[in-house]
Amino acid sequence: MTKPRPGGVPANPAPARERPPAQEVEFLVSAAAGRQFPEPLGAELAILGRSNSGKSSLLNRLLGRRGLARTGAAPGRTRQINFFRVVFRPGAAPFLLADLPGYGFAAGPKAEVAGWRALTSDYLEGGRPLKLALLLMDIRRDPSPDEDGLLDWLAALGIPAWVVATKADKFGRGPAAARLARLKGLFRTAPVRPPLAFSALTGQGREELINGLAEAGLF
Ligand SMILES: Nc1nc2c(ncn2[C@@H]2O[C@H](COP(=O)(O)OP(=O)(O)OP(=O)(O)O)[C@@H](O)[C@H]2O)c(=O)[nH]1
Ligand SMILES: [Mg+2]
Repeated sequence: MTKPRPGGVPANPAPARERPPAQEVEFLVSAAAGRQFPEPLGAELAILGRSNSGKSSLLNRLLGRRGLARTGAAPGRTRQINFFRVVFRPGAAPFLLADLPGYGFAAGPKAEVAGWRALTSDYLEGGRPLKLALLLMDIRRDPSPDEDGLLDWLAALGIPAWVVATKADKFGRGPAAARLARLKGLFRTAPVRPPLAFSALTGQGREELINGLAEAGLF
């Protein structure tokens, strides 16, 4: 029994404004090659973005599982696609979530760029039931040819893309909104959906993100 607060309002154990964590999350596999990819389910979500853009942090915050995906350590070291099976809401159909390796090795060894490309193309061009690809970028950065190239690639494949501007807590909410408005106009091809400001630290943008995933048909 929840103890009523003085005044008769029952205590609510969940944070008032944040939706609960995903119902079920299961790590499936770290795949270094296409033959290790898991069998597709009905729907799939990809998370893309350069190294250090906040992919793992977003995943942990979105799913409400601290420490599910490793964050921060040795940026750029992840060379595999990490697959998770997710049931977001009780009773919803499961979907697959793919955390892709970071890119942005323009100054790095050619073999690494080639490795990233090969694995990413096996994945994106493998006919998987991708409902949405989230393209993460630090809200403080302007889009680079990496982001523009990836958006073009996704568009050519008919995969809906959504830019998520991460680390929004680095600005106040007002300046973050202004930054977002500016960002919108900086892509070579304007994305259909306006970019979303997100913070893994404060949870800003999590509700909109969840709404967007539901609209895209993930659950
Ligand atoms: N302030 C702040 N820091 C963040 C946020 N999201 C991520 N970071 C930090 O940014 C760094 C990189 O975050 P990760 O989530 O590991 O980034 P990633 O894209 O998974 O990096 P790779 O796996 O190396 O490609 C870490 O030090 C995080 O703590 C955020 O919303 N706010
Ligand atoms: Mg990561």
